[in-house]
Amino acid sequence: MKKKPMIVLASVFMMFSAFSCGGGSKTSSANEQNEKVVVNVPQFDADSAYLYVKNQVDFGPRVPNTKEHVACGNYLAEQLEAFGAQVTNQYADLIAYDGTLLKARNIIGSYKPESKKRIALFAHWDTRPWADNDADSKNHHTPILGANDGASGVGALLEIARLVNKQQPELGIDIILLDAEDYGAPQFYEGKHKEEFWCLGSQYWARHSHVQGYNARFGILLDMVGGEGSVFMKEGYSEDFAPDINKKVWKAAKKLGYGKTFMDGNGGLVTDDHLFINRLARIKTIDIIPTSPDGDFTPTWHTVNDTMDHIDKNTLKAVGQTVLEVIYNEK
Ligand code: AHN
Ligand code: ZN
Repeated sequence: MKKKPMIVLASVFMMFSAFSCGGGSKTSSANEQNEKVVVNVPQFDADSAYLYVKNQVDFGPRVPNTKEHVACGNYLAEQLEAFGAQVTNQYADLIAYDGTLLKARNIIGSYKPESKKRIALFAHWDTRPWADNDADSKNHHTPILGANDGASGVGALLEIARLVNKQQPELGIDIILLDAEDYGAPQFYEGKHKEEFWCLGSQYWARHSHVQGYNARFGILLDMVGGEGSVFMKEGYSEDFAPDINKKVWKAAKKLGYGKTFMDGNGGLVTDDHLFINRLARIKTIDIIPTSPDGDFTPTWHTVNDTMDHIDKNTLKAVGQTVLEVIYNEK
């Protein structure tokens, strides 16, 4: 059995109350303090997270239906298993905007699978087949490396998995690595298409969760959480579906001193995995995703420059430590 993460201060306060000979009101305040607990939140190691990001990028682009995608999927499942999670692979054939059949794989790592009280943490692990937002149109058909767009969220979650395995929080944790998020129609595509062609893996998971009747108290999606100089504001759908979770996360970030990274303000609406998780699975889920005045999230977004050169450990640390603060304080 692992040691519980909490240190109950009851005995310390009982000592104090034994020495104080006050009246009734003092006793009741001591009683209140008896229930206070100090939660020991582990330290997010940004070097470790960075390495998990790099390990994914080293496979090359992780585009569905490629051998690099298969190899990286195997790496992620093995890594979650090595971190003591119960791993479920959810394989699905999904239809892309142009009719392409995508061999997709959602990978779920669960801790305390028997617990009914759960938190779901999401990131997408696939990468976009086209750098269709690149300044140079010659690059528009080149697959991106997705260091930030894909690998960063997954890398942060692998680091969280490593820590959760060493010291379990009160609630059960599900690390849910979603596939086929970034296969939405490219900007150069001239046919008809809908926003529903983004986030295919999350739509599948939300309709067929990995265990029957799955539910979680809330969910947090990490998308592009490793960019240099990134700033996160409260995303619009998150605020519509889960304002209390946004509040909780931004409050935790401020408490930890990350108020310059997690800023107040409206981040705008983003069609991302959390939208379908909210709509279809009805799990209140927020998206931690960067806001940029030009609407491109980061300067490297969907460009050939989405490489390790533009990953900043400080951003990974701010996001990772904030998520840990939230999940370890949940009772
Ligand atoms: C759209 O561009 C419609 N959604 C952004 C979601 C996304 C793409 N996240 C990463 N890549
Ligand atoms: Zn993308």
